[in-house]
Amino acid sequence: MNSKTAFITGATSGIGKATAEIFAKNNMNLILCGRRQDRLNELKEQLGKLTKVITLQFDVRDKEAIFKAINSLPTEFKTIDILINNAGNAHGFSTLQDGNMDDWDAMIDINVKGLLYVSKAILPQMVERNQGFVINIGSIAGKEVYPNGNVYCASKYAVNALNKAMRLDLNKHNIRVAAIHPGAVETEFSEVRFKGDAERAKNVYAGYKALQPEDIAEIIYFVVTRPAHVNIEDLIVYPTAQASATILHKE
Ligand code: NDP
Ligand code: 8X3
Repeated sequence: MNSKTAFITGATSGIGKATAEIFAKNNMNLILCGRRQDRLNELKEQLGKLTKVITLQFDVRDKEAIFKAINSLPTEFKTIDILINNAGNAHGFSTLQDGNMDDWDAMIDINVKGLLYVSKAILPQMVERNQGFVINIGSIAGKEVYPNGNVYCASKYAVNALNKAMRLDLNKHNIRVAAIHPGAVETEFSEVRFKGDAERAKNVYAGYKALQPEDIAEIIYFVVTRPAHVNIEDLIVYPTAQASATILHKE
């Protein structure tokens, strides 16, 4: 795997950042994406000591920016072996009747359309080479709808469907596709969902041991390092204290 190149969206935080770190330790070349340039600079500085790193700053809602950024990659980063479709968040937590339509737009545009745009920019070169690996980060929210989850759950159900669609459409092109669906992972996710309310976000992870971003990153690394004939298609990963989207045992 040593000279493989991985393209990671949402690398500036949480699961994407932890994945970049484990990939860097294992000498994969990295194309790291996000909107926050300061964080991208820090990652390039830190992980650049371990492996080749390039950063691309774009919003996954902006399809022109995505294609421009990917077309601008220098020759040594042009061949993308692994795509990690990870960028995404929940925005808001309320019933549909009380829902904020800007939040709905954000979740559908980022979690679903953003994943599609990035995939559209990268898949044709994988098809041409008859080689590649796509990991889609879904969620338990894409397997089970929970109260107040409505549009976020719908966006993750879409990721689950698109993962299956990619498996079908890419099957004859020797491209592996896998979805990983985490339960509660302690990241900036809840701060984003609750619009910067740090106390409320902290409480989501209080009273039990939540998954850490590194737990998911290790699983991603395991999945992408299986032999070429092995495709782990779909994984649900919970903290031990969680038994479903809504059943979580807190001390
Ligand atoms: P974080 O909030 O820590 O990270 C989200 C990442 O997505 C950031 O790097 C952020 O970068 C990027 N991102 C968000 N919006 C955009 C955008 N419009 N354009 C480009 N990048 C964007 O959360 P997690 O690490 O937890 O989330 C990663 C994935 O895991 C998401 O798809 C999430 O739905 C999923 N997930 C998370 C779970 C959890 O409990 N934490 C559980 C199940 C799934 P920047 O702001 O710099 O653009
Ligand atoms: C994140 C996990 O349960 O908050 O996708 O939806 S949950």
